[in-house]
Amino acid sequence: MALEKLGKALNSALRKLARSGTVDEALIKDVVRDIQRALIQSDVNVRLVLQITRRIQERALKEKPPSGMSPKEHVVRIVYEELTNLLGREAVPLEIREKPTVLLTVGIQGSGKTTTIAKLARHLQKRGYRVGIVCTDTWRPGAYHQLKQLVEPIGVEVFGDPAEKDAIKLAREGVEYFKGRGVDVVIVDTAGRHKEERGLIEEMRQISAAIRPHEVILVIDGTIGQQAYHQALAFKEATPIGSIIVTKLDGSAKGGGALSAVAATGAPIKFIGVGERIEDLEPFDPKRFVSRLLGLGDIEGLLEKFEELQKKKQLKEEDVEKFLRGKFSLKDMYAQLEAMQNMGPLKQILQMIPGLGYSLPDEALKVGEEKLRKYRVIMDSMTEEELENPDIINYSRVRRIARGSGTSVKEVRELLSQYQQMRKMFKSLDKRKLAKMAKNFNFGGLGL
Ligand SMILES: Nc1nc2c(ncn2[C@@H]2O[C@H](COP(=O)(O)OP(=O)(O)OP(=O)(O)O)[C@@H](O)[C@H]2O)c(=O)[nH]1
Ligand SMILES: [Mg+2]
Repeated sequence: MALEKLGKALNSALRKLARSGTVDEALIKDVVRDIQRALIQSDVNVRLVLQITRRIQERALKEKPPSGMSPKEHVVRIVYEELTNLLGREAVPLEIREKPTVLLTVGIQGSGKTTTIAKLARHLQKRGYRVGIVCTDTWRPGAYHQLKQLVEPIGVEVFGDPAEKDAIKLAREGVEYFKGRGVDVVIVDTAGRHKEERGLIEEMRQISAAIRPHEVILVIDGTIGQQAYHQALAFKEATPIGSIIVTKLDGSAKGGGALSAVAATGAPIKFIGVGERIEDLEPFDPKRFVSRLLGLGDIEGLLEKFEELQKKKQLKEEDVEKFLRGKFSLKDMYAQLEAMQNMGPLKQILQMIPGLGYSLPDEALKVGEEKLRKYRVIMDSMTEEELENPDIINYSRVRRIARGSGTSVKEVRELLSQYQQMRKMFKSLDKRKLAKMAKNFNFGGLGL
């Protein structure tokens, strides 16, 4: 989850609102102060923080809730809207129009360009595009091999030549090469040896002149916080065809600062990086991002993930139904957990479910690969009947299963309790209700 700490703090501010009896000036001021503190801790520029919290306070005190909306819901909505504005308001998707569309990626050393390119290639590939990557990093030894290693498992070709020292020549040849191969998108990786904006922009100009990219993507390291402002601004002024990807938003305390700073320059943030794996890239949509951040759930995102899974045929439609209705056996649970494992941490998925957000105990979600393997072993010692209907597993069965699988009673019980927790959790969800909530933007998750 990106900006987990900020999300937790904002969520707890809103919960304060949910818990209280009436909405009055003192409460609003209190909630606004909490939001202020949360944003400042996430390194959002103080001036921006004051601006936005002043607006929240003013609107919450002055505006009347529209009919059908409670005063509490109204305040949540104002917070949601103002935070969305802070992060750029509308999503600006990456468009692939011409064939091939050439994307040039630039960024300061270590910002995450190469990793991000692999993720972007994966993202585009999943959408049906054929992608080729050009490595023009003649600076860092092993750059070409790093790229190859990253995208070999997904079958994307990399053009490069570790012996060549001329980056511009490589860029030109690489683009030509892929043009001849009929790919849809060519992504060009560059060396990131600059520590400051000026050198970066100069190099971008030179390579741009040689290959005339459709879009230049600046990759910014999210851990630099609001310092990202200067980089983004210099970049935006230098190219009208620029967009930005902010990386390392997983676990970064300063991510809120980076995102808001970039948004303040008006340059579009198209993706965010939320981890080191090839799947850890998300299209950036301020509205969705904020609703998830606040713990209001991101139902569209959730359904999209399920769709993706279905496409991969890891889950059949009836499985998804089962999953959402909570009517699943131990066997189903195993299949679901395994499928989830392939999509990323379970937590990431569950965070998208409204109302579950931050209230889930971590233990319910920590199902590492190690544990999955153990579950498999334990389940191998269960009878068909027990797998289909785990409720019949009494203590003597638990003992038998533990003995048979070479595990302990404690471990078998742990598996069963994980199952019970998941069943309970998903029982409370219902697909139709989720879809309706998505439409109405209901704040049920906060108990308002
Ligand atoms: N946690 C986390 N790590 C990331 C993310 N993106 C990149 N990294 C890590 O950041 C480090 C640098 O990434 P690279 O992709 O090599 O960065 P680069 O900009 O290509 O670096 P140079 O080519 O040397 O300029 C690697 O260890 C990546 O795994 C992200 O979204 N989250
Ligand atoms: Mg690199």
